[in-house]
Amino acid sequence: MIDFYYWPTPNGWKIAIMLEECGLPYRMIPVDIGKGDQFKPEFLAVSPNNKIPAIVDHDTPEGSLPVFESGAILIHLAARSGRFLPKKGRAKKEVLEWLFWQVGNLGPMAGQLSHFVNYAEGEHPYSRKRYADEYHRCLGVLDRRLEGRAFLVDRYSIADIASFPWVLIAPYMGQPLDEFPNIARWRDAMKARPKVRAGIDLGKELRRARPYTEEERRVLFGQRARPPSPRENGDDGR
Ligand SMILES: N[C@@H](CCC(=O)N[C@@H](CS)C(=O)NCC(=O)O)C(=O)O
Repeated sequence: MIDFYYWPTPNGWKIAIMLEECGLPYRMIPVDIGKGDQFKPEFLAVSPNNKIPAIVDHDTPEGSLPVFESGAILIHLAARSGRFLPKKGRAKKEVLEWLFWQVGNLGPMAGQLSHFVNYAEGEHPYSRKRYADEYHRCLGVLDRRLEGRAFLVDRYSIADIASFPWVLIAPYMGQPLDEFPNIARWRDAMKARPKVRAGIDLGKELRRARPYTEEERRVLFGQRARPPSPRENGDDGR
């Protein structure tokens, strides 16, 4: 059994899709990131960066294994299921290249753009344009890669699963995809996969139906380094 620490956001959807595609048994544990569940000690023990997604895989030869960071989780689940990551050679290298491209480029740029489109109060024209342009640049890279290809690398893989959620929301971030026909085709094909749909729908009843409250905004957008716990600073707490 896999414990899946989740909230319905693009990074959470990557793992929801993968778990559905692999058919591995899992139990979803909601982590309400607006309420601050990500700072609970039991969650931080699994995900020290206080972000979803994370998993604990209870069925490994080493016993129960926590994994955080969506890219690492996708690689772990691919190894566990033997699916969606070629075992060797050029294809494996390319899947990993596009996976790391997603977690280091498309995801962070889209995430920052989403902040300025959806959450920032007041006008921030420089920041908003900076991330809109970077997101647009990433979409251009993805579109060129998908020219003449059904998927990012040969067959459907964790590279497609990682990028899809951050492209799914493009129209809601002021990017309707008319300029990117290869992405539009790929996005439709991904959306048509029943397990992709099941992943996106996981916990949809948890989705927010109203803007964040002041308290939720403080929890999510007012974060700075946490003071070290007594154990981390050498103090045994006595
Ligand atoms: N690099 C991380 C990003 C994860 C991430 O940004 N998660 C967001 C939700 S989409 C989160 O948990 N935010 C809570 C917080 O920042 O406190 C990954 O790919 O797993």
